[in-house]
Amino acid sequence: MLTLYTKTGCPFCHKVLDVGKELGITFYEKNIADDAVAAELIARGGKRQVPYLVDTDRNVEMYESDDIVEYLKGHHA
Ligand SMILES: N[C@@H](CCC(=O)N[C@@H](CS)C(=O)NCC(=O)O)C(=O)O
Repeated sequence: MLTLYTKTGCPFCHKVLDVGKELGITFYEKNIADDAVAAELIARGGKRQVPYLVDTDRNVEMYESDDIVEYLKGHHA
């Protein structure tokens, strides 16, 4: 499963979501507008920054939209 932490209006998140759409990927999206989700993100990754991808099947987690896009194209295209 691919979980993507996002925030409404975040252009970096939209970049990842657009690539996901192109690749036919469905994300389980979690919005950090919810304080509990923001706290969960910080606990996982160490900082409050979106987008943040969690690929539970491969045990991979990462920040940075460019890295996420590259990862998705390499592993989920
Ligand atoms: N270089 C990062 C930039 C990400 C970034 O600046 N995200 C902003 C939202 S657009 C963020 O997480 N801000 C913290 C916050 O909104 O709490 C990337 O490309 O993913």
